[in-house]
Amino acid sequence: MIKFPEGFLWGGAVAANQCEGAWNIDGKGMSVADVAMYKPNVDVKDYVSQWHVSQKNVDEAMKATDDTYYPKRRGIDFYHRYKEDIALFEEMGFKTLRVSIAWTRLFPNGNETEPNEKGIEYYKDLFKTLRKANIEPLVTLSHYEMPLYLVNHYDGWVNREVVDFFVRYAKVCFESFKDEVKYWLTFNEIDSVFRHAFTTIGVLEEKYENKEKAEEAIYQALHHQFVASSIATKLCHEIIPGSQMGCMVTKTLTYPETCNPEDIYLAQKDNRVNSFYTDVQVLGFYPTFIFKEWKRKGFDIKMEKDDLDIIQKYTVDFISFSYYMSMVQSINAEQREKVGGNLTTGVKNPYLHISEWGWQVDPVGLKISLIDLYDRYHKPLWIVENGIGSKDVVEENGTIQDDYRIEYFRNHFKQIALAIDEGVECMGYTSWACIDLVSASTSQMTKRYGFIYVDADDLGNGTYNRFKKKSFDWYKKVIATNGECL
Ligand code: BGP
Repeated sequence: MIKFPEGFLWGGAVAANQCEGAWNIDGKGMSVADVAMYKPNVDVKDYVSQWHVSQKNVDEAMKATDDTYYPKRRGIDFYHRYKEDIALFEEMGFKTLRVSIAWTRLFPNGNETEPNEKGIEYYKDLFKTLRKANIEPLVTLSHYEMPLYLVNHYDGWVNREVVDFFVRYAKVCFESFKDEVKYWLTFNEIDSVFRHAFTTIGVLEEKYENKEKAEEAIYQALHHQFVASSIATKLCHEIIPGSQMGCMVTKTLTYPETCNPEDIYLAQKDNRVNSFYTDVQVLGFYPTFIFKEWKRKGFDIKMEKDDLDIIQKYTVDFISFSYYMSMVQSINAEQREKVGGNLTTGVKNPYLHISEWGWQVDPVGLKISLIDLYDRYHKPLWIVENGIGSKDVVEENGTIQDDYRIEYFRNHFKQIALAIDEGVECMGYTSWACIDLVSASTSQMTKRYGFIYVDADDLGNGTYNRFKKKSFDWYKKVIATNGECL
């Protein structure tokens, strides 16, 4: 029989920039998400390019008052409908909900000294509503967003001053929400700085004279995020006794294509890079290979005297991660069929099914990832994103028969249970996303993840009304039986 530990935190996840909408309401400033443009009719293989934003895109977006082509400005109007949505999550029996705070609701430009009270009021009520519904909030301080002002006037996280701005913002969050929020995360998928530098660290790569200079700037920005994350962890513990801070990474498990040692080495290299981000935040130090790489490339990453001490002293309490797919490395990659869609690309794995967006679905890989992470760090784990994006169809009778989603979750849940059975300490699971919202990488509505359907299309047409999909009742039963019905 499938067994999950008592008190296992079942729930779902969303992010402010993809669900709230209300981008210019109640004093909110513009964020990097508000300039992410939806491009109609883009082929799957080109989605990756939608992550890239140029200064021209930014300038145009700042002038645009119409939100038709900027879906993250609309989200799913969670800003106004959160009570209705939380009631649905409560009905499903959620024990936890992962949300993020939009930095720009509290500090519209990022560099103000005093926060916008309206922003604080909004989140205070959101967290109180969750508490009333017996749902434990898990809050990300920065989920793919930062004030656009800091990009335009400070070059984003490359600038050291941004560390202070973020720390001020984090402190206000801890002080304001200390009675409601115990579990926190600093940066969503901190490893994605190299996949989409604009969204995560506000770096416009075109500003740098060549690829190497851009890479150096990204490492500099990343270092600043590591320091900011450690200072935030320290403050969180000081301000909220009993609180827990987690790091958040994309778990990108890579397999070798064959037992050829060269394939194995290539896969090891990828996995090692993936571990770098957790090593810094969990173990508290930079792995030697990163310093070697900086030296080899002639990078001069500026650090202040206490930076490495701070990183070493204030490490996280738990490790959270997103898990969507696994990858394959091969020395013969050139001759192999590629997959990967909009997240990352690699060699096709003939043993796995591929989602509509080209992601290789691998439930066993989740078990392997849990075991890997637990054996390496011996810290509690929390799966904070996992799910399948698909073009759900509303039947004539109004139902949404998303059996493929049920299948996807069932297979993944069984693997989590197996990992737990092998001794892995797993605190909880929040599916991505528990309600349809705007896709991060494609800025589409049609890439749907939720147990709840939202009636809105890519260009914002629709009633925005919510409908339960077939998976809604299924997940409700999984939670009610703590996984035993699987
Ligand atoms: C993760 C992000 C989420 C989310 C998810 C699915 O990388 O943390 O914000 O959106 O991926 O990706 P997408 O929306 O591009 O399908």
